[in-house]
Amino acid sequence: MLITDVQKQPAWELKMDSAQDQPFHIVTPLTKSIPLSSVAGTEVLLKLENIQPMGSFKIRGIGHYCQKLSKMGYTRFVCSSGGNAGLAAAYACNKLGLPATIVVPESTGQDIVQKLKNLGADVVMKGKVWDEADALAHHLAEAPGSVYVSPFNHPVIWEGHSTIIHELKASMGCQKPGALVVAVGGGGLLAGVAAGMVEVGWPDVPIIAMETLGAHCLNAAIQIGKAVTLPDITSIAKCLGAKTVCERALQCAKEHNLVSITVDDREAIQAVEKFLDDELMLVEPSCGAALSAVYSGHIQRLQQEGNLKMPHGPVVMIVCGGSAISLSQLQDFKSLLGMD
Ligand code: PLV
Repeated sequence: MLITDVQKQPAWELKMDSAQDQPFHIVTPLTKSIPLSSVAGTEVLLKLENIQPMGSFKIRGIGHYCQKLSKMGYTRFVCSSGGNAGLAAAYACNKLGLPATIVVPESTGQDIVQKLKNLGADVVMKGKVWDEADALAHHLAEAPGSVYVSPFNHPVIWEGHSTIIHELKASMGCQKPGALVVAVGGGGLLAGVAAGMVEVGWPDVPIIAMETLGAHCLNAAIQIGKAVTLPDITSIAKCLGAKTVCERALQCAKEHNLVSITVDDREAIQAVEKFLDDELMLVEPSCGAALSAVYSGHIQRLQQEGNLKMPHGPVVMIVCGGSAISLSQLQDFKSLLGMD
């Protein structure tokens, strides 16, 4: 290809020769947040996954998985998604030069659908919640050459997500986090970070697992000690909206020092708004759920109750990001929740 041809092509269409081998994710910054540290009364570090390609941590695991599947010879990828995993899969397939079908629930915003199409993906909308879209994705993936890509439930995806912790270890040197805060949907991020923490020698670092009520499949499962399927997803945090948490995430909750916390949608939205004011970054309600660990006072409460050692290392928040948000959507969520 001539240099001039390359220049004419949109950046997202550039296929690297090494697309099979180079990771699709970037190494993200770890920054100290002065405003969140001041709210928490302890040092808070932000792992900025919101600046990943397509706006969330998902590219780590999904990108890695798509690369492996393409090496195995699959020629079409079918991914079900609440939005962000689909964007990551579409981005990865675009880089690999392979077709992707992304199945999303009917509640998915037009802006996400358009972003998926811009990446060259076929988009199918099915069902009220992700679980229904997922059932169709399994069916579509039965076609010859096709393969199903879960948004969260595969060891290769967890391996990709575990790179977050390896980067953290490299950034923090001999310092150890006092706690790690993650949002939980289907549990892939949790499974990945938990694996990473064992690998870097931090198996004892508490994990604070945040969910919104109405998408609290991990919390519900922990309460009864086994996987449970929620009757419906009633939270606005649709990207946390898997009715059943993956088995591995539930196992992690048993093996690790894990605290499961639920917040309501209003707290998640308040956190999104405060984070925008404090850090000038706009994230999804799913990520707002994680940020509520600080903004709703849970870190402080856990410390006061003696459930989080004091003094301890910095609290590391995985800023998982998410693309299903805009200023007008934030306003819509506020109106819906009576927060105007
Ligand atoms: N979202 C998945 C699952 O949706 C998806 O298809 O995009 N934060 C953000 C911004 C997310 O998009 C997700 C997952 C999570 C957190 C939770 O990650 P998980 O599913 O690995 O626990 C139904």
